[in-house]
Amino acid sequence: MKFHHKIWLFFLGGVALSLYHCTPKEQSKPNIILILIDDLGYGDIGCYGNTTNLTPNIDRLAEEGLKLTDFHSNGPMCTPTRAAMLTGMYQNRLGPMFEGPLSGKTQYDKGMPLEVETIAKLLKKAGYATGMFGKWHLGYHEPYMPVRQGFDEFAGLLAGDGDHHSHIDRWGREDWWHNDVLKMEVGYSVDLLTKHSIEFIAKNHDRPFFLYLPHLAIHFPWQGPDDPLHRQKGISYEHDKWGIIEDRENVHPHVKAMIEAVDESTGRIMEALKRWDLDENTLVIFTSDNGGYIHYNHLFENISSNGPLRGQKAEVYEGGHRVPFIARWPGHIEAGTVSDETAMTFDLFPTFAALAGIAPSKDQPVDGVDLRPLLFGGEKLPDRTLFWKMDGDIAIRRGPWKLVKIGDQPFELYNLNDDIGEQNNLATGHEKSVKILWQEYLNWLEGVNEYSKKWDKTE
Ligand SMILES: [Ca+2]
Repeated sequence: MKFHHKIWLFFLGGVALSLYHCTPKEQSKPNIILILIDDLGYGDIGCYGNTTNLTPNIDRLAEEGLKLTDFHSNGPMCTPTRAAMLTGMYQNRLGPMFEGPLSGKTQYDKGMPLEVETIAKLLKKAGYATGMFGKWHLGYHEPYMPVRQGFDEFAGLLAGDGDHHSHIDRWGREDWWHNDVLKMEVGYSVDLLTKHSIEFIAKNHDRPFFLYLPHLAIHFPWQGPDDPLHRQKGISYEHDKWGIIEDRENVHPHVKAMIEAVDESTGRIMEALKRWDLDENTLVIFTSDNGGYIHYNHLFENISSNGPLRGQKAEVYEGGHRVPFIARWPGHIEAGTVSDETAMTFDLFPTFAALAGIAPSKDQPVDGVDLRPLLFGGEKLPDRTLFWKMDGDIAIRRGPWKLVKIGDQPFELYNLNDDIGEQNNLATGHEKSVKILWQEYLNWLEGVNEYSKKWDKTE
C-alpha cells in the first residue's frame, strides 16, 4: 500500500510540475511589471486628455484596464518617490536626505541604507525573478546598487539624469551599468531599456517575475530618439544640464518625441507578453515618479502638461505629485474602468507583496495600503491622511481637503472636489480644519523623525 501511495504522489507531483511548466499563464503568482516614467505630467498622455502627444499604446492599457484620476507620487521629485515605492514607507523615515533628489555632487557617497527591506528583496524571497532596467537614483556607486537591494539583474543608470544617447551623467561620468559593472552601451535610453526588459521577459517566461522599468525619459536632457547627443565624458554639465534645445521657449517637440518613444516601448513590452502567452497572468502598472515641468526657472518654457493642475515638479501643489496611474490585468481588472480613489506610490509595496503571497518583515513599518480591493473589486480604500514633505514645503491630504504650507508663508486650504486647480484658499474661515490637519502632520513628523534615527549609526 505504502509503495502505491508513493507512486500516486509521484504521479500527481509530475502532473502538477508539467502543468506549471507548460501553461505558465496558470501560475498562481502573477508576473508584475512596473513601468515608471520619469517626470511625466498628469496631462502628458492621451488617456489623461492630451491632444498633441500620440500615445496609442498607453491609452490602450487604460482601455483594457483601470485608470486612477487621484493617484499621487510620494514625492514631487525622483529620489523620494523611488525610495517610497521600493520600501513601502514614507521616504521621510529614511532621513531628510531622501526628501529631495540625491545629489551626485554633495551626496555622491550616500545611498539608500542596505538594511531596508525592498519590494525586490521580498519578491525574490517569494520565488520571483527580479529585474530592473532603468534609472536608480538611490546611490551612485557600490555598495548602493540595485543588485544589493534585491534585483537579480540590473541595466541602466545610477544617477538622476544622463544623456539619453551618450549615457554621461551631469558630472561628466560614464554612467551605464550591467549589474555592478560599468558597461557602456550604444543606443537611445528608451530603446536599450526596452531591449533589456524584453530579454528579461524571455529569459523568465516560465517562472514568476518582477520587472521594474523606470525609464529615464522624459527627464532632461530633453532629447528624442532623433535629437543629437549633448554630453561628453569629463565635462561637468551642472550649469548646462538640459540638452541641446534650439528654441528655449518651446521644449515641447523634444518632450513629445520622448513621450512617444516611451509609448512605443510600452507597446513592445505588451507584444512580448503576448508572444510568451503571459498576457493573462501579468499585472502591468504604468505611472510616473512626479509631475511634469511646465517651465524650468523660466529659462525653458512649454515642456510638459499637468492638465488642470496647479504647479509642477518639485512643488507640493497637485502638479508636483498627482500623476497618471494605469493598471491592467485581463480577467482581474475590469476593462475601461476609472476610479477617483486616492492612492499613492508606496501602496504598490503591500499590493505586490500580497499578490506574491508573502508577508513583509515585521521590523519595518508599511505605510502604504494594499490596493487589491480597489484594483480587482472596485472597492473603496480605507480613509487615511497622506503627507508630503520636501524640506520646508508640506502638503497634507484628507478626503477632499488639502492643506499646503510653503516655507514661512500662511496656510493654504483647498477643497479639491470643486477646486482641483487649488485656486481658492479656504484657510480663513476654516481655522479648525487647518488646526486638526496641522496637528496630524506634527504627529506624523514626530513618528517619521524618530524612526529615521535608526539610520544615524549606519551613515
Ligand atoms: Ca522624476
